[in-house]
Amino acid sequence: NHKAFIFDLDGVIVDTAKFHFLAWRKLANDLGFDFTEEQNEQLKGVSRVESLKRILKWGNMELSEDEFQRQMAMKNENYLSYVNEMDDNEILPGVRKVLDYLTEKNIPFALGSASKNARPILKKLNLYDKFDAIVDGTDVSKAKPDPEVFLIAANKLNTPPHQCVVFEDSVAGVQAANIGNMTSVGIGDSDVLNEADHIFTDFTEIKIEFIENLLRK
Ligand code: B16
Ligand code: MG
Repeated sequence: NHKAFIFDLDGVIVDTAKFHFLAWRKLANDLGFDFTEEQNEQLKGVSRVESLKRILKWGNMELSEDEFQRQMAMKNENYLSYVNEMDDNEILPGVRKVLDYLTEKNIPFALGSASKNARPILKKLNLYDKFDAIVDGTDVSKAKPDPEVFLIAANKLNTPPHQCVVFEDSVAGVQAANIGNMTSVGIGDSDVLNEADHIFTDFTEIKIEFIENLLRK
């Protein structure tokens, strides 16, 4: 039976994915090209450095190391201008109900995010103190689909990976959970996330019975 839960941040707890898209798209446009929302799917769950590498490839561009760093910093500044406007109204529908249930039942849960901005974002959402552990882009060296971020989280929750459930909106994140031998729950489009063990469009579709079932088996 499952004993602990791990939540991705962007696209699961909060829709910062839309802000990442806007900020990356501005960067591409400023460099003279564009990319599609479909291509953007491949950036979800992927680290900042890796995201920029992919985007530059789409635009057939190469940047010097200095310029690469400068573009990344500008993207983050632009992204944070959106983040700074956020408050707890931005917590995605249905998420709080699940977190409150886990808290009430004393079931441990962690954050497992690729984002280096995860801690300040959780603070803005007033969720920082709710998590038993937080593992983010500042704690890992390998990006999803490497399972490192989730394995560290499982370890911090003192729970073996096969007893952990991971909620993820990205293909890379679902793969990371699967490779890490955890139960994966995809949040989003079932065609995109077809590798997940369970798939829901969003958290409003997740009933407490589903969580109780995972705890039983
Ligand atoms: P940052 P997650 C990921 O967060 C995002 O999905 C991805 O689009 C972003 O590039 C990555 O964090 C790094 O974010 O630039 O804030 O360090 O989905 O793993 O919570
Ligand atoms: Mg995500």
